[in-house]
Amino acid sequence: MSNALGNHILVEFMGCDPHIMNDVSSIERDMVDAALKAGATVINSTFHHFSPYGVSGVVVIQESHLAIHTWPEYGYAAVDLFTCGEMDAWISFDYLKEQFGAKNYSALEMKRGAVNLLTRLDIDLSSMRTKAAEWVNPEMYTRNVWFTDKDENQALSLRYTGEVFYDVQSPFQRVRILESPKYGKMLTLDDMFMTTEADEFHYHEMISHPALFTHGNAKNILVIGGGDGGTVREILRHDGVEKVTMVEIDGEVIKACKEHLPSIAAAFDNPKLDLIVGDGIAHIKQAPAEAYDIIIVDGSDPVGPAEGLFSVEFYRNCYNALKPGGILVAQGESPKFNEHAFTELNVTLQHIFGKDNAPVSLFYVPTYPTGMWSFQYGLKDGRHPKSVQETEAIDNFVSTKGLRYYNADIHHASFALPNFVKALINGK
Ligand code: SPD
Repeated sequence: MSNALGNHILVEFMGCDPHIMNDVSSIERDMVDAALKAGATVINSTFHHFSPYGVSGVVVIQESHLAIHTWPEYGYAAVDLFTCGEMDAWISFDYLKEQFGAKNYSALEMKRGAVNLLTRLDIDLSSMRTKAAEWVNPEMYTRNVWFTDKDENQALSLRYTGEVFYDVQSPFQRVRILESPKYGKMLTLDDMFMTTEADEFHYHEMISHPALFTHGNAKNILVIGGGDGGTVREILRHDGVEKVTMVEIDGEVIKACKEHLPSIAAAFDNPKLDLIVGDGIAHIKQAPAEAYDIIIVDGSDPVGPAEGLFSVEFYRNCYNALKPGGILVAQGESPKFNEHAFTELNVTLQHIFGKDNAPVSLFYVPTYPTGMWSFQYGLKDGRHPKSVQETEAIDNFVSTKGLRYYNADIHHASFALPNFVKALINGK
């Protein structure tokens, strides 16, 4: 590479799986992984699905870029692997060949920017560097890059500035902190929104305070998941809580949020918190019977590491680990987005806790697809959240702690369900 500025491999992949060639999410993941496997530093990626079929996209890397255009109807992908420095782009080539299931391929390697044909300009590079440092991405608020959380038919997109504060492929998922002009910094896992600075309080206040006020005397609480720290921050606002154990499987989520979302990850140093990086499913399996007053399952959607958080066995173990009068709260998905997961979870909770002991609360999150989201409860012979009467205590707490979503009215209102949601959970 000594006599050229860059190395360009122009690749033809033929006989590829047409479904993969039309799947924008999996192509983006493969292209990003191809860069990472070759040791590249990924700056950003943008991918687009064309109607009715075809995908184009580019992964910008510190070492240049990887780009792709696909024609699913021909099982064909045209790929450019452009690199500078020591990176071995053939590693990316081998990886993509496997991922796309290419039956045939050809590759043409070219040196780009032959140094003996170029004349180095006599300009002051150091002043250019100073200028660049002053600019700090002047286009930040005009760039048109979008993050999309979607299923096959429905999506929610937020424009982000292009700033990527954190991007690590952990053993479990891709952990990113991006910045959106509308919602501030946000945590994404794989292709899903988890939380944003501007609307996290909707979720974190509603996953914790209704359960704590319903219980009335919770001292020992277990949180499974919740790696951003927002849930434990809210729980620890209650002075009567003596201990919170939090078990998060992915240490990268905690690290990313401590570094970049400190207002959410605000309670990790609280002495009442026992923070365990480990498997919450295994933890609850081994937990002593009747150990906890409240168990909160602050997991992500039922794909990847969170899949086991939706199983019957997991919730049976939670039931056993709750004290009599204990309360389980689980991230319950959306009756408008993940209707199946929403309904199945309630079937599971009714089965384990009893038909009348599996209430659902609905709340509004602008940054989750459809905006309508739920927490689902399992009551181990305790009182029903709807019977809570301590309006004054709640309102005092709300004003002392400066809460922005939860209040006594919302406590009751969130358990009032539209007819279509009642039909979903009573229909089975
Ligand atoms: N689709 C998002 C499901 C909610 C995931 N949990 C968010 C973590 C916030 N602490």
